[in-house]
Amino acid sequence: KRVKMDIVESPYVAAISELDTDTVSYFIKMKLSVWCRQPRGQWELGSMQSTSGEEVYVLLSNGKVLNLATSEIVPANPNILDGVDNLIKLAYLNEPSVLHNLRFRYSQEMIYSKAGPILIALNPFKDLQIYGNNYVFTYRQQLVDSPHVYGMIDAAYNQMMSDEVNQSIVISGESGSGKTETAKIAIQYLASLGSGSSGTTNDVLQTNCILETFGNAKTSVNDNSTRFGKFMEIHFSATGKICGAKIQTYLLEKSRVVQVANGERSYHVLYQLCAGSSSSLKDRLSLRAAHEYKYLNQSDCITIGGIDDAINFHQLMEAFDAVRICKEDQELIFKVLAAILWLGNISFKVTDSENHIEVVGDEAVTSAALLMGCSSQDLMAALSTHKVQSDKDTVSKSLTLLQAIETRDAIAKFIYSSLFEWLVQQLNKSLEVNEKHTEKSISILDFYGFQSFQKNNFEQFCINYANERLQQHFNRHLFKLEQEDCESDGIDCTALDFGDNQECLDLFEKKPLNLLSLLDDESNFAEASDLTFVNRLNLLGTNHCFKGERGRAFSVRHYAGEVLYDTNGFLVKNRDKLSSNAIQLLSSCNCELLKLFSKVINQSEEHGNSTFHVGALYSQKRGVGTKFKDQLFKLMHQLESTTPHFIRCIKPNIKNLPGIYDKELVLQQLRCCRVLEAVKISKVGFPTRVNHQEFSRRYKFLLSETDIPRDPLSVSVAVLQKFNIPSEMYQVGYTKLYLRAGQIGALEDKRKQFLRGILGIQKCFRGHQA
Ligand code: AOV
Repeated sequence: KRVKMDIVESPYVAAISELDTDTVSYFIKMKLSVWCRQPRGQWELGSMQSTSGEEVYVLLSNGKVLNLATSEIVPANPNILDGVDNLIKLAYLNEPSVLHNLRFRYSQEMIYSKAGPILIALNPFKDLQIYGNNYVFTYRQQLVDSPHVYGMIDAAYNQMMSDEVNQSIVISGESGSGKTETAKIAIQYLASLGSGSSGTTNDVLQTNCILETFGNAKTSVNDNSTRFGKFMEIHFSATGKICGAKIQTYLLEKSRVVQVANGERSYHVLYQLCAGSSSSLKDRLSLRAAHEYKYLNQSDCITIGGIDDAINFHQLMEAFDAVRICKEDQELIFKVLAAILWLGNISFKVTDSENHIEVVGDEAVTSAALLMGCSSQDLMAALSTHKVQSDKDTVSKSLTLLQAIETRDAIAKFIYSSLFEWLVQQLNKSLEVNEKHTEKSISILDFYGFQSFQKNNFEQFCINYANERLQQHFNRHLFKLEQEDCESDGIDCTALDFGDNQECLDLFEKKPLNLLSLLDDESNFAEASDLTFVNRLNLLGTNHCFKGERGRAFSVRHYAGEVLYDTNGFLVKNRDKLSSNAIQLLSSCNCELLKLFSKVINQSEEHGNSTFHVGALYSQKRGVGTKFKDQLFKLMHQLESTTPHFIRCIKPNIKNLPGIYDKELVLQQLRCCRVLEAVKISKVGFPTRVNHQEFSRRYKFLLSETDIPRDPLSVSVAVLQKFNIPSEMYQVGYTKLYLRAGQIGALEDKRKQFLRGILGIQKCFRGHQA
């Protein structure tokens, strides 16, 4: 469920009361438009009639007159600015104006806009016919400059080629906003540049298809939701052709393998396998239809409208062939998948009043054991007992029903996530740079956006931490960019200052005590619980971003709003432990892949003894959270060595339908990814920036013929002087004119008046002729 973001202040609503009195009276005199805040946060267009003190009378477009406080009124932009392609061009930067502008563009199917250097992409939820070879060509030739993913990628590509600096495209947005599609559009553009050696480009596209099949699933908000973070580095040869790629993945949602909510599905590949495998493959895997497997039929959703799982299975096999995953390996992969499905069907029988169980020895056990390459007895033992180390020796104890189910599910999750990692390794081998290595690359990051639900768990904790890091990267980059822009144009911008989220990051990672280290500490104690973890959080001291809550909860003040975390399950998920019995079982299996997976886990647990010590310390181990932190640091390091480009995807409605623009929803997302602050940073002080050519082209005619200087910069200055724009209202840069809020609107009005005058004369003249 969506929760309203709790953002107290909204720095970009500059009310009319903040404008100087001259400007306000000018607004009244000229009947210029303003936005009036309505009950429930809606904004309505009107014009001010008069002011008295803190109050204003406003005439709305429907004829109603309202009496409002000046703080409820913000200036609207002149019509001439309707639908500008970069929000920076708005004379008045406030929420209603930005929302209006994006809506104006969306209604004309212009889904892309710029917000300073950021590309905003509104999901159209329909095929707009703005992609493909013709479009690639126009952007490649730079025949158009309207905002588009192609334009951004083209700029990144050109920069990479000319400056020899690696580039990155950071795509963010909430689920269903279009990140994955955007990443595909970007890759498609790069692919169209051709590959250095035949095959590589196609390999990159096929790899994407495989990853989607194993890492995407239907959720309640998106039929093809990516359930992992993806960082794809695309390498280029000296001549600028794709010559290889490398993929890194993060935080695959493992729980989906064993737990699927109604209306959602598990990973696509499991359904495709059931629907699309040949009858002989079905025989070899003892495979049934999807609805016969508990892991799949626990949800009421087995198929997706408009999607044919069988056809997609054939595409998957083709993709496997294309990236040279051999038939034997394909068979192994399918075997492991079938084993997971059968594992889910294994059931237990309670044998005593303490809920101890034994495994029901049915077809599920025999099929799973057969596919895994172990004996049914060994499998049953691993699922029903655990070893407890007493003083002298190890004794086997029977598991309770809950423990048995957890063990079974833990094995299934472990196998699936190991398979996914192994597959990524294979894909990387196949994509390895196979030409003379050049250092050039463009990376694309498609990561889960900031999440805030009614209930937030360990997964949200990790995802939001990552977003906090990405946000800092974004802030720092933008700040630097802005400073460079101003400085290179000779403008003083020392007053630039914007929110820093270091304090929140400190909460997660500052030594010696932070959320992640405390979580690991607790995870290393067998007797610790989520409650003891929460109790230890008071050691964090005074960090303003942290707040203890009742029960097992705590909240964190993130850059995008406060999030309440329920620590239920934090320790188990952070430990992510497989019982020693299970590890032993997997290492004894005949199946090569399972053996390999168990080897990997044994290596990572090299500190040895992983039996369940009652009352003792777990072997000192880094938990999932800390490991993710390390991955994240590596990622940030990689990103920092590139020139970043940011794409913010926005979902205009939750129905996933074209043509619907839900202002509230869009606003929430704009706030969440801080788009408006970003524009504001780019506009501090002098919001309107026009280059001299453009400015002089538009306003030159206002000067009398004899006054027109030759160079555009001087024309700019002459126009400003002619209309007595006070010198503190603008700065003249070498290339651009920097104007304070409201000035361009005033000039536009002058221009309109002037044109009206000319039109009047013309009419009059024509009247004479007739
Ligand atoms: P996501 O990546 O942001 O969600 P997707 O890229 O999967 O979102 O987009 C969701 C759906 O929106 C797609 O399946 C398309 O139907 C549609 N869509 C997105 N972008 C476009 C576009 N440019 N043109 C046409 N349709 C589009 V998630 O993966 O859930 O975070 O984990």
